[in-house]
Amino acid sequence: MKIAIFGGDGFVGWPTTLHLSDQGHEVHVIDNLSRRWIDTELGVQSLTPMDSIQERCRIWHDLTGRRINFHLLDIAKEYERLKVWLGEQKPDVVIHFAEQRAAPYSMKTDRHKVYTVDNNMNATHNLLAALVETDIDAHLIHLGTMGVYGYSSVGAAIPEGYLDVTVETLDGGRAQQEILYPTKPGSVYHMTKSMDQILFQFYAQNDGLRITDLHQGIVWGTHTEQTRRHEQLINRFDYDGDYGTVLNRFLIQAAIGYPLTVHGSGGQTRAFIHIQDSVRCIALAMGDAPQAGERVRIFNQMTETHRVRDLAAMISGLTGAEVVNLPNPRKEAAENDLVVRNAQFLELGLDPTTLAEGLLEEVVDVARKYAYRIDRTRVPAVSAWTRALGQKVERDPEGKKLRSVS
Ligand code: NAD
Ligand code: USQ
Repeated sequence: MKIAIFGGDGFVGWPTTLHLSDQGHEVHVIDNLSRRWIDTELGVQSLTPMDSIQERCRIWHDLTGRRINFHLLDIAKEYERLKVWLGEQKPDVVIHFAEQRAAPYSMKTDRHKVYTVDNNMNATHNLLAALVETDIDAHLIHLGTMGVYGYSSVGAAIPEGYLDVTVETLDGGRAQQEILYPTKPGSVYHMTKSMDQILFQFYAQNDGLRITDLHQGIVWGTHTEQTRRHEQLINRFDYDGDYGTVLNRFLIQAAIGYPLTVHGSGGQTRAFIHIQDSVRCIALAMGDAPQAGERVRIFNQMTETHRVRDLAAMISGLTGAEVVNLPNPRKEAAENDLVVRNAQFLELGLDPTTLAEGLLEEVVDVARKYAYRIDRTRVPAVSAWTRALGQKVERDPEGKKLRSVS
């Protein structure tokens, strides 16, 4: 199949690109490299040394004889070029990773909020409008987030996208309806993913677009089968206070003797998935495309849930790292339960990599190996959800005064 991977230079996009190329598909990466520019803006770099996308593609070709084609294009800003590209290339599958994906970055300042909404909403809508206009009937697979559901504890499992509800009719009777699960985003970033859902619902219904939305949990780990094959194919690994996600951050903190930064009591429960499983799920979703006219197919792409404080205890147990409870810069529930249905991927054959299996390897093979590249001053999470919360986050866990958030 011919596959277009929008955002294929990113953390989940790159290993997906390699996996699908390895399966024999013709793969095209379309990326504006904004994520690399954001590293420059923030003064940070991936823990792992990343080559340019062109160099990565060259190494893959030398190693396997397979070509990955790279196209520099901003899908949020260059609608006409995007439409022409799709019309000429006519991909069978379009995978959409191309959004600003960090919640703390999206809450940093008003400018970051505006950028995140502009970029994410336009990227998704441009893609949908161009698919209709070019009439190529590609299967669109989007990487969404578990965060669209919110993380509240109502004592029921979160279903895969849809909720059956009973409403009282005007004549006092009862009617059954199926609705998108009520969305409750916790950041501007998560809000854009909630809005994506409505765009998908409309275009599936109005134009018969075939769409799969993957509500993914927090991705952890670095390597996949393909990224291991050559040092220069290595994946990105974010550890800084904006882009680093909790488990990956705890791993590098342990590796450099930095206290594990638990926000608040650490009672927040979140869903997780290993990068290898994330890539496999995308390939599984490709093989299970909806028909034109079907509702958007939604999968919960996660394999286990954990409380933040339990993760910290697990890593502290493995490494001896100290754990600190910091004022939480985010406006979020201090404690929540999270029970999630993920039967669809398990039925399609997903065999999850568990934290218990993969954690030690990550500590040794990645966090300790590249610890020399870490800038300690970029570890604190300084992005606060409100001004009042920002005032509480003044010092880092080592007692140093933090730079102001601007
Ligand atoms: P990433 O930031 O590493 O990758 C996103 C890629 O998209 C980058 O290479 C960036 O340059 C590109 N991009 C952004 N805007 C673009 C535009 N307008 N035009 C072209 N390219 C653009 O993010 P990731 O961690 O790989 O996440 C990929 C997707 O998966 C995101 O949509 C994210 O919301 C979702 N997701 C990620 C996680 C996670 O833990 N990393 C969890 C759940 C969902
Ligand atoms: N947290 C800490 N200490 C830290 C960092 C985070 O306690 O040093 C806490 C946060 O307060 C939060 C939880 O850990 O309660 C998760 O934070 P995170 O940064 O790991 O994840 P999040 O901001 O939710 O975003 C990440 C990805 C995003 C994806 C989302 C999936 O960046 O792209 O959509 O995970 S989910 O969380 O399921 O919505």
